Amino acid sequence: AGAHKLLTLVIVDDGERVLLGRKKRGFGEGYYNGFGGKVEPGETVREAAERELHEEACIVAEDMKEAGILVFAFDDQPLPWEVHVFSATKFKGEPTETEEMAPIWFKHGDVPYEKMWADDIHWYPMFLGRRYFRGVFAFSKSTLLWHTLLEGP
Ligand code: 6U4
Ligand code: NA
Ligand code: NA
Repeated sequence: AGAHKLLTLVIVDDGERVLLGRKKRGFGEGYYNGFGGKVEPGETVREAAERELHEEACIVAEDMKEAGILVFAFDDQPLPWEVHVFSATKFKGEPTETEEMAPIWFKHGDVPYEKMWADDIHWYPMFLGRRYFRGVFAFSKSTLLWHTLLEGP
């Protein structure tokens, strides 16, 4: 633990398309997003990422690896969020709609940034290019006020 909230985000990328979910409830409702959520006590970040991917998309990643780290500061929340982003190219199971998410494939050129969080357009190119990234983003509500983005470990 630390003075931040730990979350995960898994994006399946088969090389031509990414699997995103339209969030049906909770934080970011109506927006497209990877799959993920809060790390629970007693689990590792990777375990949390695997669990959330299974809970939200009904699939099991076979080659999940660390893709980057995002830190978000929100004006209306006491703690910043540290989001560990993972990529996977292979998985078991069939992506299935759940109570939380409706999964859809998007070609790399058709990622719906206008219906995604404002930070995504900045770091997806690095993600899609398989380049490790570290970003810091300051939000007021859903408006991105400021950011910095570094490439490389
Ligand atoms: P519960 O309360 O269990 O339903 P949980 O699933 O743990 O919630 P949730 O869904 O609120 O957490 O997690 C938020 C998800 O949104 C995480 O996968 C991280 C991701 N996320 C948060 N801010 C993001 C942003 N600005 N851009 C982005 N993903 C973001 O692409
Ligand atoms: Na979630
Ligand atoms: Na959760």
